[in-house]
Amino acid sequence: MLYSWLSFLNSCYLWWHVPGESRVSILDSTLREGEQTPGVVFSEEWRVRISKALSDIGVGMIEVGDPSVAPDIKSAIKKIIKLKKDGEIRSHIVVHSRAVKQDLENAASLEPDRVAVFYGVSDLHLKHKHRKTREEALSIIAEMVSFAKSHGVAVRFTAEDASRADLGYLIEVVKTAYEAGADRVSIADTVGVFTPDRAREVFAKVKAAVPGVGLDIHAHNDFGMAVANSLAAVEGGADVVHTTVNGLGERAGITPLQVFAAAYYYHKGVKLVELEKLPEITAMVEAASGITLMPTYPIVGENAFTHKAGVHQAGVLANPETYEPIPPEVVGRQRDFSLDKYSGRKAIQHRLEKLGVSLQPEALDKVVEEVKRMNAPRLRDEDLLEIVEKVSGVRYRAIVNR
Ligand code: AKG
Repeated sequence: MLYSWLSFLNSCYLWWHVPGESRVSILDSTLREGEQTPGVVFSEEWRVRISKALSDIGVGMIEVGDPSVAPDIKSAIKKIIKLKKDGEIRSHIVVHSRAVKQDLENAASLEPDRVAVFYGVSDLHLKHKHRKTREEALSIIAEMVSFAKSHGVAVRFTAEDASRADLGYLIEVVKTAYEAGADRVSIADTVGVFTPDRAREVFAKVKAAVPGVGLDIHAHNDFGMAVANSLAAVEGGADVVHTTVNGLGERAGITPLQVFAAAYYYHKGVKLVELEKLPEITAMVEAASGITLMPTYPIVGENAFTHKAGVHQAGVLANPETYEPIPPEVVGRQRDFSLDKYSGRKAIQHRLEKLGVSLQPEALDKVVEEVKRMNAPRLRDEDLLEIVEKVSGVRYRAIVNR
């Protein structure tokens, strides 16, 4: 009875979060692509915690790794799949695999929701990596997809380096994989060379040629365009977007979950995940990976909702929309003002009022003058109160801290 309820709830969840007609969903690959970040390894415990957190915020699919890479990855995948079966994780679990029979058997034996098999399809990959002709590659793809499918799992085929492949050939690849049993194909921009126009065009043409297939976009960020290319791919027909938390991945990483989800909300008005929980998962992956985000990182970086110039601060105090694309609370953040020589009267007065200090106009002018003269980076409340004491002679710090 409990089991039927769990499966009913799981079906409702998947109907909402996993792609179907005109729905877009996130596949997060922090545990697979993300662990391909130089210098990063995740412990089994972190892998499980990250999976649960991704499921909790509503990610549709989690790509948990390739079990043939290392024993700890395989053991963590088993634990994650057990949690899925027990109803503690709701997202679909996807296991990655090379197009090698032994690896595919290993992947399918874990009984994930889906196995993703990849093969390079650009002439560059065919010639230098696989040493195969286009025709030979098509028959390998068909064979590997149907081999994986014969193990009773759903199959995604990944066309690696698809953005540098001949478009006509890419369409043949997608048709071949689809006819062999892959209901989804990932069009990978493996070295991040798509532009938004090209991504939109490629996805639209592939979708028109093979309408039944579900399309994933896997966009690398080599030129900083992964988010833009992912949005454009969705406009062209992709219904699953690959991300990693904090944009981890090979070289410059891939589409960051937090930035894509917030941009999608801004541009399309749809929350693909629980946006207010993004800071929590950011901190979790910073701790697990040992990689701290730079302050200017979009959406979840320390400065993403902090205003500095006097003109900006006054604008935001009048109406936050003047210098904010979305209210910080939507993504679990808070607005802040950085006070220094760039600050104007309004922001300094606002901060003092928040601290319970109300100054006469002349005293306030003197504080502003002193702040501008100091050339100090980012004044703390304590520093500001010290300036106020200096110009007014009143011991504000004692009063405020009481
Ligand atoms: C890449 O091509 O960059 C990959 O990491 C594979 C992508 C995928 O499996 O979708």
